[in-house]
Amino acid sequence: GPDLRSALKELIPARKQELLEIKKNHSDVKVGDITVGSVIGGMRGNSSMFWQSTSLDPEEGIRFQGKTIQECQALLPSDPEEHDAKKSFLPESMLWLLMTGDIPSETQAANLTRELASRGRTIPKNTNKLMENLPRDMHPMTQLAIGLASMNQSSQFAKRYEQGALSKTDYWEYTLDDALNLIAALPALSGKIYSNIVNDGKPLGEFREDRDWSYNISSLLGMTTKDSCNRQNLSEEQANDFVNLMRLYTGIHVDHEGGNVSAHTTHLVGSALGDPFLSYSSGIMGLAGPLHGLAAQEVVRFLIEMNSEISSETSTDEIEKYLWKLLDSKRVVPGYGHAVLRKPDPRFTAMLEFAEARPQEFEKDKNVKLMQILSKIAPEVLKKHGKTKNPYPNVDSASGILFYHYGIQEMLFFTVIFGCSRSMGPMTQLVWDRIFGLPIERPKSLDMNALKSLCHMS
Ligand code: NMX
Ligand code: MLT
Repeated sequence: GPDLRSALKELIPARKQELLEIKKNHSDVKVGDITVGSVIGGMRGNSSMFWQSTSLDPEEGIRFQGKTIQECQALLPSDPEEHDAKKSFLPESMLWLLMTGDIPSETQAANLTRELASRGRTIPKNTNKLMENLPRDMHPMTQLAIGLASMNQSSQFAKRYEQGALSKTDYWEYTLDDALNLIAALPALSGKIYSNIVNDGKPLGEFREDRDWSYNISSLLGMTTKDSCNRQNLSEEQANDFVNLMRLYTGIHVDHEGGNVSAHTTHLVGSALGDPFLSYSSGIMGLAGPLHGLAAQEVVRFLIEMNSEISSETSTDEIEKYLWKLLDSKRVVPGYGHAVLRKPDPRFTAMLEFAEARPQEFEKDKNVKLMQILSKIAPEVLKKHGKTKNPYPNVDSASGILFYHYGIQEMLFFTVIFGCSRSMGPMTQLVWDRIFGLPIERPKSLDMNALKSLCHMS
């Protein structure tokens, strides 16, 4: 079959025609009514973005090109070298699905895996130098945003645009190049950041061009057995499980339709024809907020603190009391609630299943146990509290504590792994934004006088 670029070339004419037809003949079709409540309420419920690859149903959760997580688990190719029955699919396969809408063949997935490994072998010299010199105690998400923004120096799109040498129909090809280089650089960038915070910048593992993206993320965190610096002394089986955890995590955090802060920010910044590096660096800064991706770090802190204050992780009464104390002090329960979802997040369930499939590994981990018990107790407490529209666990509830189990215990780092995965959805959208030639995003805002007048207030 064709490679990714050729596959896109085949798809483009029909897809463009489809959108053109909608624009030409149906632009007046109403999508919904915008209320004053949504204008002052974070645009909640306001369907006003076009997003290609994923959509979120409040009840059943995310679908990737129409496919549920289970369907993706059944259909997407995994690493051909992986023989473990509990293996996860490759995020590279997911990237192909997001970009094209099709399930890749084993060969297409393997070729894309090789292409990313080859593009990600090295990161630009200036970015490397910059990363070496960052303060070791700078937040890892700030380091990631800086590293990505600095790569704009190597942007093919920005360079050609600046030279005035680019016609609008060619934008997408250079955007695709940049997008693939950006995704490919993330194992090395995140590894550099982790080594900055735990090993004074000295490498913790090696990049292997013959292995997949998630293997390389794991390897550069020092988490694979073949490396001399397997800091955690993991057994062969544990190290293998860790790589599969990384594949699972990075395979399902890729995208969550367009309105979430990281995806929306990337799209917004990109709509001003910012290159992929600047656009996604901005998305990463959005992901770094505690109500969004930073919840991954907050959940782990929360579970560990709770465990140190209660007599046992199975003490329902004490857990309930702890939750009420938190709510009474007007803080949020991290890892619970969602702006769109109204049921437990199926991504949370997938992470939980990873632990449940390995009972011997996790049965003695009291933090993982608390996470599981909490997912039964917290929804009941939040329902009684009565404010939260969705009292169920979201994506961040389970993930960090599983990484913590294997030895990645620097809490501030968890959201960087989220940021590696999230690149894939927004970068896919940016390529399609350029294919479709979508315009600059610029909604109209209303001032207080306009609001008062709409509400017939004097
Ligand atoms: N704990 C306590 N109160 C909550 C929670 C929670 N987990 N979730 C929502 N509320 C409150 C919310 O603060 C608001 O209170 P107020 O009226 O005083 O401002 C009220 O419930 C109504 O909020 P919702 O409409 O249910 O939630 P909204 O759509 O505004 O926000 C979140 C969604 C995800 C920001 C919110 O549920 C939250 O803050 N959760 C905790 C942080 C978290 O886990 N974020 C991660 C989300 C996933 N991700 O990775 O991005
Ligand atoms: C996400 O994955 O982006 C989060 O669940 C937040 C969201 O969808 O709003």
